[in-house]
This record gives sequence, C-alpha cells and structure tokens, in this order.
Amino acid sequence: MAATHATHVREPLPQFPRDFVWGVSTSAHQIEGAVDERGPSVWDAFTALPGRVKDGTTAAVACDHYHRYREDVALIRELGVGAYRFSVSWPRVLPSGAGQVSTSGLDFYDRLVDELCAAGVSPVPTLFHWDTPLALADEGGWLRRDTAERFAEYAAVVAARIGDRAKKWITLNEPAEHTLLGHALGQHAPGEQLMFDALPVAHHQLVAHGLAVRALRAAGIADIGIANSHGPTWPASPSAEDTQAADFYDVLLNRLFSDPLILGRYPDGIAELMPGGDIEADLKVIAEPVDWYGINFYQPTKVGAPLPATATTATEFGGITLPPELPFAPREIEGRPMTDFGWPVVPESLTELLTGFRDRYGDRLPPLVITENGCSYEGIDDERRIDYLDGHLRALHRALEAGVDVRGYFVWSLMDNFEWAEGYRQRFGLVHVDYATLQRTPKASYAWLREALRAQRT
Ligand code: IFM
Repeated sequence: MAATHATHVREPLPQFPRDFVWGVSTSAHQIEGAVDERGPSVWDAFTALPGRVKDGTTAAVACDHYHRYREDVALIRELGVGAYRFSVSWPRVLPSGAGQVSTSGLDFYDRLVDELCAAGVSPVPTLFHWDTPLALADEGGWLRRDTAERFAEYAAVVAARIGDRAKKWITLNEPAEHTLLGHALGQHAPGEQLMFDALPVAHHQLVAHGLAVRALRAAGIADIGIANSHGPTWPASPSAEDTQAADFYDVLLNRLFSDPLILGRYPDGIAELMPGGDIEADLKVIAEPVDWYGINFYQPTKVGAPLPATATTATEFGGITLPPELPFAPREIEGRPMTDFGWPVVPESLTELLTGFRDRYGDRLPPLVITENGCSYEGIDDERRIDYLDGHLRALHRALEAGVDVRGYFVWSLMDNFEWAEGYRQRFGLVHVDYATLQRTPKASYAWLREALRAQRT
C-alpha cells in the first residue's frame, strides 16, 4: 500500500527565510512502546483503567519506535527536514522519577541522537510531554512543588548525556492541556477532576520550566524554549456575556501560561488562586528568559456564555467533554471543513494568533517557533492534510510578512501514534503506521512536504 500522487496542482509555497528551521514532532509515550524497559508513568496507570481510552488500547507497543528508531530516522532524513522534535521519557531515564538513573534508558536517547546527527538532522528534545513517573504522581505529582525540583534534577541528567549533540531544547509540552485535561477534567492521566483546584498544577509546571531552564543553562545549553498550545479565542457575539466568557477562556488557555513566562506576572485575579508560598519569587523563576517561545497551534475556539439549554448536560467539544458548570461554553465554528477529530480548519487564524502575540507582548516577545501544527485524517492519499498544511504555512508566511519573528515550523506528527484518550483512532502522521504489522508507509502529505522543502532549498 503506497500513496499515489497528490491529485491537484498547488501553487508553490512562498519562500521562507534560508535559516528557517523545518521539523517534525513526536512524543515518547505516543510512539516508543517498550513499556517493560522503563519505569511506569501516570499514563500506564491511567490506560489500565477500563473506559479511559476510547478504543480500549494502551501505548504498550505504540509504534515500537524504541526498537525501530533507525527506520524512523531514515524517514525523517528522506523527508528533508532539518530538525526532529522528540520527547524524553522521564520514567525511562529515572524509573522512580528521582534518584537511581537508568543507564539503558539514557543509552536509548544517546543512540537516537547519534543516529539523527549522522543523518544530518538536529535533535530537539522535549523534557516533559505528560508522562510523569508514577512514583512521583503517587506522592502528589504536579500538585506538589517538589515535583518541579525533581524535574530540574532530571533535566540536568539528560543534558549531561546528550547536551553535547542536542543544541535546541524544549522544557515542557502544553502545560495547559496537562492541567486542564489531566487534572481539571480527568480525561487524561492522571485522571483527576479538580476543576479550578487544578490551578496549582499549572503553577508547578511553570516553576518546573523555569528551574529546568536554569539547569540546562548550567549544563551549557544555550538554545531553550517551551511548547505551549495557543489559539485565538473568538466571542460568540459582541454581547457583554459572550465577550466576558471568551475573555475568561482566553485567560485559562492562553494567558495563564504566556503572561507569566513572557511578562513575569499572572493575568489579573489568577495569582490569588495559586498555591501558597512566595508566588512573586516563583514568578521570577518562571520568567527566566528563554531563547525562543514555542507555539503548538491547531484551531481557534469560539466561546460564549453558558447556554441555558446545555446547563444540565456536558458539552462534547473536539473530543473533550466539558461539564456544564463552567462559566463559558464553546460554540461550533460553522462553514469550515473539519478534521476527523472534529476540529475546524481555519488557517488564517494562525496569522491572527501570531500577530496578536506580537501586538500583546511587543519587545518582550522572544522569537517564536511553531512547535506543533497538524491534523487528524484517515487515509494514505491524505489530500486534506496537504490542504491543511499548505494553508497553515501560507498563513504563517503572512505573519512573517507582517513582521512577526517566527524561526521554525514543526509538523505534528512524523507518524500516526497513540493519541491519548482517543487511542489509535486519530491519525496525525505524515507516515501511516499499520498497528498490526508496525509497517510504516509514507502518505501523500509526506511526498508533498518533501517536494515543498526541496523547492525551499533551490
Ligand atoms: O497528540 C497531541 C500531542 O501530544 C500534543 N499536542 C496536540 C497533539 C494532537 O492532539
């Protein structure tokens, strides 16, 4: 089974800067498998519970990347990207989260980094992509500030081993989703439903980020960022109720993370909700300067005041179930194509997001990198994925023309993988994975991107 050629002819992409970084992304829990060769994580415990993953699967094997990384690096090299964003599994390196280091765990990342360097691809490790070691989670996990300290120690261990070859580093992936889905709503591991009492989880992750930046710098790393998910929030109408609801959502999903990192302060009213302790001192840690700021972008969100009709029922929204008691309710964005995940495709909202960041943060804004962008579609002749990527790259280019300093773009994802609570049902890959045989097959979008990148080099 192989992809046939893309069926319609597209205009070539506009020219991006010569030194623009092109890459693909994955994460450890979603692709590695080899669970018996590492310590347990919260996701192992969560997926063992009945009904938590919609198709009843686990990531025990996933793409078996742990054993097939050479084949995967060859696919990355053939694609012609210059960088590969992967995550390091904390429980593979420190099976109990702290203390005893696993030599074999570190050896894996050492081999992977060597393979990437030999292929001429820059390794871009992310230190945390949601797979908290179970031993730390059992002691309170991200509800405790201690976890941030343990994270910085872990960062130092990884940097000491691969920091000589990996130059560009990411501390955390999407602390917003980890807080919201994992700790507020319970739809991701660790499955807690703390609602607004989950806010300390956001704070401790942000502190962990700042402490890790310091640890990485102490290890000689000079190119550090974070990958935060962001998207424009549109009020459902100009009414005061809808505008207020949209602002609230914007604070929770966007500014709760970007303001402390970039401005060194929480949005109004948030600091009071954070755990006790010296928040001002913590904010100094959180705002430790980064070399660039990563944005994971998928879609905008339209938000309005809670609807009376939905006041007693939960709202299903792009795979997430939102309880009725929230002070906002997402609305459907009509008239747009949808991905298989039910996410609206609105490429121009990426331009809006990026220019909005520039306008909000001005001179304080570090250079930006799109650390994830992609879509879920079935099929190997994935024209709709090509449309999505093509549209978003043009939108990104428009932001560059408008003067926003964006230095790179990473597609999510190199290959189909374990999509968290969806299991294997949502396919985000440029490369198809047959989960029965683990065979990899490049899709039409892979061929399209390879040609698009070739054209960028000529
Ligand atoms: O698969 C996830 C990834 O782990 C984090 N960002 C969004 C992707 C698609 O849902």
